[in-house]
Amino acid sequence: MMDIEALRATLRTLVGEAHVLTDGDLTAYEQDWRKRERGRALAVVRPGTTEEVAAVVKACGAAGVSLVPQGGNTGMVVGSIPDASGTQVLLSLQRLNRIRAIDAANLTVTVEAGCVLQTLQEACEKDGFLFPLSLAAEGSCTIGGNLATNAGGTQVVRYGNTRELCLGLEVVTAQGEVWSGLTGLRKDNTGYDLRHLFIGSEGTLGVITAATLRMYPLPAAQLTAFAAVPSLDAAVQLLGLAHQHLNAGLTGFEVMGDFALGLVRKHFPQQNVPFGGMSPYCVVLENSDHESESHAREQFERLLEAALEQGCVLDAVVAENIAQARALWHIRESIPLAQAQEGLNIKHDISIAVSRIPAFVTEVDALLEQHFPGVRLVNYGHLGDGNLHYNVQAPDGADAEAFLRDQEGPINTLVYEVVDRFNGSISAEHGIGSLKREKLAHHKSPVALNAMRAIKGALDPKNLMNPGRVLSIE
Ligand code: FAD
Ligand code: 2HG
Ligand code: ZN
Repeated sequence: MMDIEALRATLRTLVGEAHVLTDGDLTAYEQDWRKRERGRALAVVRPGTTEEVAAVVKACGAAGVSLVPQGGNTGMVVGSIPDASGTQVLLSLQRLNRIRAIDAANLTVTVEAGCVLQTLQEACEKDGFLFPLSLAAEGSCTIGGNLATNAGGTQVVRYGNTRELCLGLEVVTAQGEVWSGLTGLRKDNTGYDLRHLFIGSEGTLGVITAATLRMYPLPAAQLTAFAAVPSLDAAVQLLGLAHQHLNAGLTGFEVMGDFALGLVRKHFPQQNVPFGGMSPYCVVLENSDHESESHAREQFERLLEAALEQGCVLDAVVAENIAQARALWHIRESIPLAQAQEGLNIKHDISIAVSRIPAFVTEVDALLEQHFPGVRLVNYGHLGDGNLHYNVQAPDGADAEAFLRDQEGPINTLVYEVVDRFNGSISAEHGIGSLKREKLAHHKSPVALNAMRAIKGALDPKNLMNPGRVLSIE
């Protein structure tokens, strides 16, 4: 039988009295961002160094107590909070947040896991570099969480997911050992690439404590346009034109359904959302140019002229300055917040080959309208990556909690069945957590699941690292 008080006392000696929280309001650590679940921790432990993380993992291992790593707690799939048992340690990485080094010649930055993404972006920019990962939660999500979920965001079309930005990791293993893989090498074929196992593992294989990440030269100009398009097909056509005209300059291409934009108008009326009700979809796109602003503008003008001529754009505005560009991006980034204000909702973070997205949406829209009349479809996302947030809001005026309780299962089954037929993925960028764990078991091949279980068993044989997330281990 575990002695809870003895473990808490040990943890206090390891990280300091002030950094082991057991009383008071722990909501920020114990409730997920979407307010889907509330857990209870044996203790919230906040180590400040890699060595302290290793000591905490060892102490928990010796006591047979499981750990849930947490960064900014912005995850979407209930993976970063403890379960309700009160027997898990919540390991907050927030104090492990230093930027260790910027290597200008190597174009890399080495940073600790708890560093907030926006802090890292700003530090790189101050030194004249771009750290391109960008998402609406950047003011509170952490690099460790970004790596653990392999986060995507709004610049993937050019720079890739977090995985593509990572050259090396430092990890505390489930045994409490430190693996230091912060080489910053772009080429290293010395056997299995362990870094890729830990990226996207959602805290189930080890604790990421630091990373060496790629930086890029800052572009000379970044221009943003907001365009009304007559259909999703037209948005895909516009994406093709944008690739042709802008090539590597295309750094963002997001689509937003009119209902999603309507939620921004409703909940954030101070924002000036263009083209109200004029078209079923709008697109926000970004051109990053290494020559000059005038060159970027000329390219954008040529692109938009071609698009207007071909009928895939109805109207468009191009931001005149940085403030306007930020305001246009802010509209897109406000959609998840507006949706949260509207109430609990069902999220489908899916990916499908870009070319097949219009057919997918036509089919699922019709099926949902037929079987779940009145549901409100909040459709938006990273079209440039083939990643839609095809979300479902309860019918107007319905009790959202009851709606989710009764309809989430059947709606997920319907949507994911079509995702499978389109050869898509049921989690493009948010991960699996506990919310999608059962679904993963149905949608991933048995061969892949067995390989994943073998890896989990080898690296975490006692199943103490974020158990119950991603995989179920009997
Ligand atoms: P947490 O939520 O704390 O944790 C997420 C998972 O990672 C958990 O399983 C946790 O156990 C594990 N973990 C955290 N830190 C570590 C560590 N150091 N070592 C090992 N495991 C760890 N995601 C996208 O991909 N693209 C988006 O565009 C996007 N937009 C968002 C917008 C909003 C408004 C919000 C609220 C979320 C958004 N997200 C998005 C989801 C979320 O922000 C990202 O998944 C983010 O990467 C999570 O970082 P975090 O620090 O908050 O991690
Ligand atoms: C985004 O792209 C995030 O805004 C959140 O991934 C998506 O809330 C969502 O469904
Ligand atoms: Zn997203």
